[in-house]
Amino acid sequence: MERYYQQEAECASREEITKIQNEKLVEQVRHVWDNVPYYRKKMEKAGVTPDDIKSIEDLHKLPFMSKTDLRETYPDGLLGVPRKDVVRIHSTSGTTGKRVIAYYSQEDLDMWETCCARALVAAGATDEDVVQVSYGYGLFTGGLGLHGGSQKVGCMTVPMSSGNTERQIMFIRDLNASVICCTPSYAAYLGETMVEMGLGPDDIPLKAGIFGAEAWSEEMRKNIEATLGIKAYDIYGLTELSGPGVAYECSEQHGMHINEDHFIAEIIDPDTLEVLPDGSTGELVFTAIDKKAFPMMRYRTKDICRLTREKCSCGRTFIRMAKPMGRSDDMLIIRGVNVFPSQIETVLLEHGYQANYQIIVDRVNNTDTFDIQVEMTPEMFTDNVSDITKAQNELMSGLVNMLGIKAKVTLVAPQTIARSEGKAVRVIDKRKI
Ligand code: DLL
Repeated sequence: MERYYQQEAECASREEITKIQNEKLVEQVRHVWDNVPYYRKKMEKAGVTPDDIKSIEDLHKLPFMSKTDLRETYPDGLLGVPRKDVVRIHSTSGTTGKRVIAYYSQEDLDMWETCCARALVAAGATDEDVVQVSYGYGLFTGGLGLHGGSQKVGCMTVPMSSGNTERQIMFIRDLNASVICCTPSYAAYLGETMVEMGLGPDDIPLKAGIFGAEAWSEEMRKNIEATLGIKAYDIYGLTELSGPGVAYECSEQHGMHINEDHFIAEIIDPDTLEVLPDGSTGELVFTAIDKKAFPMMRYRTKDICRLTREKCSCGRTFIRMAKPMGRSDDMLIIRGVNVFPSQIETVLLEHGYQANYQIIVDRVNNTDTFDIQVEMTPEMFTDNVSDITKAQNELMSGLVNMLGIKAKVTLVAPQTIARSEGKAVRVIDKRKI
């Protein structure tokens, strides 16, 4: 039986959802116009005033926001409430340029934690559960976001943060943790460590995992589900919009429901900026319609994705987003061909490898080189050269079929590629240096 955290909101009719969105959007545009001079100027430049926005039909009139706006307004040029009303900040894990600082009022935190609570209940959590939160705590939104959601549901919440993998496993067993929240790459690493410790899925009490913060494939899901003996749920979000919980998976596990009473999603063509019809693949754009301290209008996420309005058998009526393929800025253009790390991961897992790989791209004599180092699993490890060559060739032909270009694959010994406790680093692009 499907359970909900807030059935009335999660299963509202389309008419009800549209009514809420219309009302909140009109109010939010007025709030931003009155309180965020930076965005007001953008609206003036686009020739739009709050009077032009009467419903979600008018959303397309509003100017987009992107990382550039965040850089220009650093550190607090987008603040929409008096500083004294801010109760928390978070910040992105971006490696280049200035970090983004996101501000939260108490109401903003409540809304965000409610979204995380919906995700936990959709994954089967109740107040009987013990939830181990193994996302990083601190400036990253993963830890504190799921932590707040878990407390709202009434779960016994274990604020583990990431790292110290053996202790993680000890706590899961000793505290009888039934739900774990962490990045999918860390979940895979936990599974690997369990195997090393001689533990199988039946030796741990976990029943579900809530994994997000990075792109991961269906094959990786199957793998994690088998090693940890759990059902693995996807969760999506970004700091600019609050954090995890913008969208969440239900028991159907066929796309993530977007919390449409708080966020309006659009798909655009990233080149022409035209809004695309449902079902098209393009860049995901979000408008947060009730977040007051750090308002975000038509924010370009760079995530490449698809939306569907098809009815979901779980009863939730919120529109669903497919698993993002990756970010347009993670997309590599190698010899003119678009390559997403997630496509490579799919091929590796289909061939029985784990998602322990690194992509190295360089430019030699004006031609791109494309190398992929892939770890052999302990079971397939061999030093027999002809076996290795055969396995490398098999992988290379699988990759050519998927990508349309040739990569040089090198199989390396188990445990030689660095593991990640947070978001995994898969690509070394030496061309940019
Ligand atoms: O990663 C928030 C989060 C924490 C989401 C924990 C889920 C779980 P940022 O660090 O700001 O926030 O990174 C946001 O991560 O634009 C996507 O590119 C990527 N991302 C997040 N969730 C998913 C997912 C957090 N489920 C960026 N699948 C986003 C694919 C994801 N990519």
